[in-house]
Amino acid sequence: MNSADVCILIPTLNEAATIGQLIKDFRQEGFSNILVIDGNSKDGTGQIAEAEGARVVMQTGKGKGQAMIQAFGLIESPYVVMVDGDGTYLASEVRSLLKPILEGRADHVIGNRLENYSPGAFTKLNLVGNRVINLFFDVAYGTDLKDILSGYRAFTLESVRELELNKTGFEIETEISVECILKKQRVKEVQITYLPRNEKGATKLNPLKDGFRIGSTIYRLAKVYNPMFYFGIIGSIFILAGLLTGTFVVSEWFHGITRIPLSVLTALLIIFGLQMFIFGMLSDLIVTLHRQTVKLIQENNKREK
Ligand SMILES: Nc1nc2c(ncn2[C@@H]2O[C@H](COP(=O)(O)OP(=O)(O)O)[C@@H](O)[C@H]2O)c(=O)[nH]1
Ligand SMILES: [Mg+2]
Repeated sequence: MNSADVCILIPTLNEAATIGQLIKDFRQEGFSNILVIDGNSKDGTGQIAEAEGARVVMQTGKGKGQAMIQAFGLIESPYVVMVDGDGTYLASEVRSLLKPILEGRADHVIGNRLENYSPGAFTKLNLVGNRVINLFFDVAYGTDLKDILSGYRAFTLESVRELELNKTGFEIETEISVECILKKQRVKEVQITYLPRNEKGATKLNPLKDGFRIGSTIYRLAKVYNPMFYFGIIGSIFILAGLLTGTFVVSEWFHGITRIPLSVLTALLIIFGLQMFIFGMLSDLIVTLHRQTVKLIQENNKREK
């Protein structure tokens, strides 16, 4: 591999404390094709990056997601590495991130932070949140990924081009992960180091607000991939509620009290819940048939070529 074939893509918003060193580190590793997509930082991040020899582009909209989508459209290099500009990732690990791609074993590689992180890199809330989100993702998409929210990733250009991305904020990593699964890309994880943020720069991520957005993105995008999961969750909630009111109705009945309105409610809750499961099964059928059709069309197209 020629290291000029790898575009190092760094989204930044007020990262003046760390961006200079990060670019130096990548250059030292031999990677000088560096693109910084900057969210109109007010602290001189863009100027520092330019002085260090990176190409700097100002993002036209708002949010990390919008910045990534815009930058993906600008890249022509056959390999892309995205890395946060906050100095929490090591440039020296870029080769191990690229390895599975260069060996032809993967289209997309995620740097897994959750095995080897420095003390203080994650807050308790962040760590628990990450584990819960990954578990939720794995159940929804039938994967075994450990760190879908990682900010250090490598792609082939084809992999990037194939992704249909719309999320403008911190849901972008989730959407990238989902799209890779939907497009049947080969996704691999490699262990990386995760360092604490520099004291001078604060995170832009709000753990509760963004955590909730990420969770609901995983859930909503699962509708077309795993409808049984999507409808099953709604169904389970209603059936559970029905079982609760039902238990109360039955125990009251044993005491000689008949609760008519609550009995009706119980029946409605359970019927609605079961119906959700039937919706899930039907949608599952539609999705499966659709997949088979798409596969046939693709095979036909290939044969014609
Ligand atoms: N261009 C751009 N970059 C952003 C924006 N928000 C965050 N970033 C960058 O995205 C990376 C990850 O953000 P960060 O706040 O570190 O999130 P965390 O790593 O999840 O805590 C950092 O390099 C930020 O500077 C934005 O709105 N626009
Ligand atoms: Mg960060």
